[in-house]
Amino acid sequence: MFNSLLEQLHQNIKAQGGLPVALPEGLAQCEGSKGKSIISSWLWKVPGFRRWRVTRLDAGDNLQVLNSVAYPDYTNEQPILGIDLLWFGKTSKLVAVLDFQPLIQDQAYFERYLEGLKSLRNHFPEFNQEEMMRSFDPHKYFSPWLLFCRGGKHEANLLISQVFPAFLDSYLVLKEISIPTPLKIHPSEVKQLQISYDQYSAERDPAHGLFTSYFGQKWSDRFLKEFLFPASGRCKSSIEVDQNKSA
Ligand code: BLA
Repeated sequence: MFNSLLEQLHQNIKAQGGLPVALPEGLAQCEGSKGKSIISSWLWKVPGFRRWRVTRLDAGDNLQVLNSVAYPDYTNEQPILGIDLLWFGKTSKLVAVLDFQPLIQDQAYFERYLEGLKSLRNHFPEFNQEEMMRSFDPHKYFSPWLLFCRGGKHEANLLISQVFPAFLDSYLVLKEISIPTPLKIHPSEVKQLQISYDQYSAERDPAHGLFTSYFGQKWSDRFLKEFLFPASGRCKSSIEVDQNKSA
């Protein structure tokens, strides 16, 4: 379902000078025990970003996932890119969340970085659902204009043909906004806020149960701590690697 979006994402990453980074042993790919699911991940170092990760889960008609998070350099206070797309083929159900995840909840910061997202949300009312978040707090690392959709085939087609490309383009221009204007947030604080994002997300991520059911507890724990949210505090070596890279 999301193959063309994965392709688009990787093409954009490469066009910006992104270089692949090796994943920790055993985490780049894992096959489910019943052989009907496979999860593949990629890690990129892109100029302006200290870490950009991408994951695809292919469990056939049961579930297709595309998930990606881009962490800007600590010297760039712009929001984190957050993408979480799920397609349940058997029931034709889409869950799509796309956001410029703000480091702080501040009006001036929103005005500087979220205008593009706000106009997308006005343009695509299907992705304008007021979601009752069960796992996450909508006021922590989510923007007031996050694109959220629970829908079906029509919304999935709209996502693929229009929403995703427009969203990605709109995020990629943020770097240009951030560079010429004076920063509101000091790099040491950006770093702390990005670390807290990982800690918060590792605690709340509703995907852990899903990973465990497909790939077992041991692999899923490692995947969460070492790849999805390495700064969550339980995998110090990965944080050090990130810090060294951005130094
Ligand atoms: C919801 N995300 C979900 C759900 C699952 C995943 C299973 C619950 C589905 C449902 O509510 O019906 C799946 N999450 C994943 C997977 C990965 C993951 C497979 O991290 C990793 C590969 N989630 C993110 C990011 C954002 C995000 C970056 O990973 C931000 C854009 C948001 N996911 C998000 C939100 C919900 C969700 C807001 C609804 C959860 C809620 O109700 O609080």
